Amino acid sequence: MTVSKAKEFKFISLLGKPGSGKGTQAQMLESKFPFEHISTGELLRKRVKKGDFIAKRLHEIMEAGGLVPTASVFQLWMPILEHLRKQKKFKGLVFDGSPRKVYESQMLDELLQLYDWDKNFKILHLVISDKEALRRLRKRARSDDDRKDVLYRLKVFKKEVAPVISYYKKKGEVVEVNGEQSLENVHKEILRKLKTFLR
Ligand code: B4P
Repeated sequence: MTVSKAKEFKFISLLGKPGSGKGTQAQMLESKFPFEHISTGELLRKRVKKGDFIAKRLHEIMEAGGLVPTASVFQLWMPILEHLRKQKKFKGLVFDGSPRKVYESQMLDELLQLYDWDKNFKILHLVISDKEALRRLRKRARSDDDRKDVLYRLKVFKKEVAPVISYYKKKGEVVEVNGEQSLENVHKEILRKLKTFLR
């Protein structure tokens, strides 16, 4: 059910360690607001199914817990953004798990400026401990959820994604949320902290 008319275009990006609940919370936001949801992880997993040369290379990187080249994620995003631009109804975009590198952030900033979607921008940082990430993903058991892969993804988070969060913090665009609560309570904290933004 849509609870907000969200008058001006909003862009929300959910960042956090693997298993912090980015996908889950993005879906909860999408179900309540007139927003579209772009999950880069999902797009990549779909791309991998094509089975061509690029698909195989992307698959190897993802299975090892690494980050695919930024060019590959932009190639996936661009047609979707162009398609969405032509839709009149949606009032915002929820990105789940991107951008993952500082230069990816700078490129995304430029792209959003091009679409004039950069005015209301927030990064939601879902904060969880490494221990909780490992516990949740052990239960989920996706093909990149092996303990060794998750430990590597946590390392990549610290090296690549933490600087992205710092980059947006300097611009005053980060909202931190405690990701170690029930799904509903994380969602409630997001709604409370974004109350003015979501109007
Ligand atoms: P990630 O972005 O790491 O996301 P994820 O592991 O799927 O975790 P997420 O935070 O979304 O947690 P979820 O809601 O599913 O994965 C993306 C994939 O793409 C990775 O393989 C990554 O390496 C790859 N990739 C490579 N290059 C990339 C690039 N350039 N950009 C983007 N991606 C790239 O929740 C996890 C589990 O916890 C679920 O079972 C859920 O039910 C549970 N859970 C969620 N919230 C909970 C809560 N509050 N309490 C208890 N359990 C909870």
